[in-house]
This record gives sequence, C-alpha cells and structure tokens, in this order.
Amino acid sequence: MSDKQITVTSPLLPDREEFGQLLKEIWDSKWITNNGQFHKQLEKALCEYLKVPFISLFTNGTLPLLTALQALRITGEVITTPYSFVATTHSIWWNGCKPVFVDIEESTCGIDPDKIEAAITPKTTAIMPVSCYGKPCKMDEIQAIADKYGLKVIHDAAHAFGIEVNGESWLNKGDMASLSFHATKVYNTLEGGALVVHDEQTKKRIDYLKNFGFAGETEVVAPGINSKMDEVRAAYGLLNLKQVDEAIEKRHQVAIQYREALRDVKGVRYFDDMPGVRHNYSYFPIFINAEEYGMTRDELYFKLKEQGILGRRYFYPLISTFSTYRGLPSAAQENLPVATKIANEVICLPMHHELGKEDVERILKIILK
Ligand code: T4K
Repeated sequence: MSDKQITVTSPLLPDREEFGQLLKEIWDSKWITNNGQFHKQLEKALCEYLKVPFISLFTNGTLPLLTALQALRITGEVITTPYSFVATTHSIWWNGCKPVFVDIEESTCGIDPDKIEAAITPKTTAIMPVSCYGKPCKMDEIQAIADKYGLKVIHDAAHAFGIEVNGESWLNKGDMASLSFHATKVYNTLEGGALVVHDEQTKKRIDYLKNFGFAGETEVVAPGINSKMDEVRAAYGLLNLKQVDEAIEKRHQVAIQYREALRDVKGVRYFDDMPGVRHNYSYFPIFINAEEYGMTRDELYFKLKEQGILGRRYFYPLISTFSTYRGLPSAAQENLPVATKIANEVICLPMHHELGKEDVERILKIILK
C-alpha cells in the first residue's frame, strides 16, 4: 500500500496542450485583461452551465462579497453565520458594517432561519447566509424574513457551484450570489470568483464597481475597486468547464464509497444526498460524536494526519472566536451552541476527482479502526 500523502483536495487542471493553444491566442492578441474575449466567453458559458441570467467574473471569491455589499449600499448590521471561511465575515467588516452572528442548524450547517428574527434590530440591513459544503441553506425561509423586514440577501455560494434544487439553480436565490473559483474548489480558475445577479442593470453596475467605478473612458460613477479576471484565468476556466461534470461524477463515486463504509459506524455522522438536489460533492464532512465513537474529533484528525491523510477541520475554529470578532455580543458561545458543537466535531475527509478506490479504502481503514 502506498503511503503517499492524501490531501483534502486536489485542483482540477485543464489539459496543458489545449491551455497552451489558448495562451498562444492571448499572446498573439496582446489583450491580456480588461474584459477580453475569453472573459466574455467564460461569462456566457457560465451563465449557460449554471442556469443563471447574469454573471460577473472576479479575481477571487472574496471580492464579489465585498462588491455585493457595496453595490447594495449595505450599512449597519449584517446577520451572518459564524460557521464559514473567514472571508464571509471579513467582507462585512471591510464594508464598515457590523457582523451579527446567528447560530446554524445541524441538518445543513447553514444559518438557522428560526433564530434570525431575534437578531434583527433597527440597524439590520442585510443577511449573508452560506450554502456550506454546497448544501443548500434555507434560502426560501431566509428570503421570507428578509422580505418581511426589508432586508437584502447576499448569498455566499462559494461552495455551491452548479447546485440545483428541483432543476432550478440555487445561485438565483437572494439578491446576489457569490462564487469562489479558488484552486481548492470543485471548479477553479486558479484563483477566481463571480457574482450572480438578476438583471442587466445590476450586472452593469457590478462591472463598473470591479473596474474602479469606470463607466467609460472619462467617467467614474462609484468608488470601485480593481477585481477583474484576466484572460489567462478566463481561458483556463473555459477549459475546466468542459471537464467539471466528469470531475463531479468522480467525486460522487467517492462519496458513495465513504457513505457505504461509514453507514453503520457509531458516532460518525455524514450527509446523505438531499431529494431533488443536484449536489457537487465539493466537501465530505464527517461529524464525530466522541462518546459514541470512542475517540475525539482531534484524536481522529491527528491519527489520520500521522498516516498521511490530510483532512481539514473546515470550519474550526468558528469565525466568532477570532480576535477581531470575539468581542461582539453575538459572538458569545451561549448564542452559538450548534455551531460550537459542529465546529468541534467536523473533519472534512479528502474529496476530489483523483481519489482512487484504494485511497478511500486507506482512509476508511483508519476511521473504521
Ligand atoms: N466564502 C466561503 C464560504 C469560502 O469557503 C471561501 C474560500 C471564500 C468565501 C473566499 O473565496 P476565495 O477568496 O478564497 O476565492 C482554502 C481556500 O484558500 C479558500 O478558497 C476556501 N474558501 C477555504 C475553505 O479553503 P486553505 O487555507 O484551507 O487552503 P490550503 O492552501 O491549505 O489548501 C488546502 C489543500 O488543498 C492543500 O493541503 C492541498 C490542496 N491544494 C491547495 C492549493 C492552494 C492543492 O492541491 N493545490 C493548490 O494550489 O483555504
């Protein structure tokens, strides 16, 4: 048996020859950024693939969050989840707003809609939920609350590439949805990201905002930023789009193998597919009940690590425990019992398109003791 390290993920890479041909086109054209031909092609191709009306490409998955808050002129307090990657909360902070943490629900790891209303104050202007691990969070319930109180919804859909519920793209939920195309994601453009919006006018505004606010050669209409995707990444993204379905299917097979083996293991919980949902298998989190399993999450995490299996504790520690945020009243542990429990139970097992059956068996052997 091989003792090579198995990392939590591995990037989907386009064919180098094909990429080389596109690079030649970029070199020949000398047009390397600022809404070039590959940028335009990728926006169009992604709209079709993701079944969304308008998309604007970005350099990563953090800047679309920042830009969405700017575009919607969000101020005051933004309700969000502590169970995410720090970028979610940082984007609120960078906009000069105050994050207000609301606990999550165990079944989706998304923000618990039943706990949102109690966190709304006269200063609340928006809700920023996350479809964590690509599991659809309760967007309809969240939207109903937002409508009742006149709040905006910015969906951090960094993990939710290609997620559909009953044939409808989950990215069309909320006022805007933000995607990450980072190397560690199901679909990557090296670094990259995007914002999904509902109408042409808003798309135009986002395109201005990601280009310093320029609405023409001499006119600046807003205090924009520079977060444009360049031609090299857009070309790379076009090639990766052709093979992402195959990669997702390979991940699906890995999920099946994990689930079959873990079904009867006491103290190990995992997610099954949800009815009507097209999943992307971006992560395979398991949750360890130490008492039932006979070992703590950290004991298992380090045991796996010792044997070259580099799972990750996404998302531990909670964002609300980091120094910037822990002084906020909503960051108190008593306010976030479910998120605290889940953060102490989770390990994301290796999950990617290159994992073979033997790799998964090697991982499972350690978990099954
Ligand atoms: N919102 C949410 C909910 C997010 O999860 C994220 C990002 C964002 C917003 C912001 O999107 P971006 O601005 O990042 O586009 C990773 C990623 O850096 C981050 O994108 C991601 N979420 C987060 C959950 O995970 P790290 O620090 O854990 O990644 P790293 O470098 O330790 O890589 C993990 C493993 O992946 C490595 O052990 C091996 C493999 N890997 C990684 C890279 C970078 C490769 O094989 N090749 C590579 O090039 O944060």
